[in-house]
Amino acid sequence: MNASEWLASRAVALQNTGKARAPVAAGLVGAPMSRLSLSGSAAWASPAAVRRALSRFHTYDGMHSLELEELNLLDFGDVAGDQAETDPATARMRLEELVAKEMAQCELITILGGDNSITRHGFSALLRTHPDLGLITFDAHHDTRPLASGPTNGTPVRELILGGLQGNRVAQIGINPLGNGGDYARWTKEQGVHLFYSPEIHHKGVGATLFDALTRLRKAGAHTFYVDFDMDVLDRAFAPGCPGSLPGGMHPAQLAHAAFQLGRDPNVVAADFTEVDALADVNEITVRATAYTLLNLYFGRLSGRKGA
Ligand SMILES: [Mn+2]
Repeated sequence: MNASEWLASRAVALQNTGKARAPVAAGLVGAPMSRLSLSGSAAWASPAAVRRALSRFHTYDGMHSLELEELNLLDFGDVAGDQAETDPATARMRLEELVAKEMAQCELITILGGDNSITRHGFSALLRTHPDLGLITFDAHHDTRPLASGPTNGTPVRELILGGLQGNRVAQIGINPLGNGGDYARWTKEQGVHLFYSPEIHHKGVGATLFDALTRLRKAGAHTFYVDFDMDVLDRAFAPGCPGSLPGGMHPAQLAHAAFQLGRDPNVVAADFTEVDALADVNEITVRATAYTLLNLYFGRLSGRKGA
């Protein structure tokens, strides 16, 4: 069985009954939304493309001797997207409600985007039940642009901080030193956000960087974590399908290592995968990297649950 077939075998219909389901280890939902992308993106096409790309991977992790079929996961399919909505906010609130209610019994919630604007809604949904929630972004960008023209894929972190999230409960890993305007970068630093630039990761290693980030977040009172994998954190050579990817970025092996380690941590309660424009991809490079990162998160969770 390949990983795409495995996911298909875990498909579950939305209930909308308000009745609680039995707890499960993990849940997946697709968010085909990209109308709030500054650069014009077909990220709405990516949930389906990543599900297809999963067929390239097996459900067995040879290095850790883990069989993914042992992970109790439900695939909730895709929430209705924003392509046919007059107001893009409607689709995003639909996602937020679904994550908060229908997926509440999933110990690890995973959201396949979609542009990065969905991060605010995924995070807000989890914050309802996890007041100590911290945010870890893997992203070349701060996503703290001003909100003068409303929410976009460049504003979710500013939206969350303005909404009350303490800046020192945010860690941004993989920031490209030349990828952000000075005004946004200075504002972000002033909020106390913990910043880890991509050259430092290549120098220090991703494991040490992640340990440092988690230590600082815990010191700030964050004890559960939402992880945003904006795939443009990858070097442009590995993410040609991301409108914002740049040279000097992370490598897929580093991101996969981070995903596995975060998966092992039971305090990681949710993750999203964003900014992949599947229609701009080259030879499936970006969608396969996304599928690989997602699977490493799942294998990490399985590893943690088995105490392996
Ligand atoms: Mn981003």
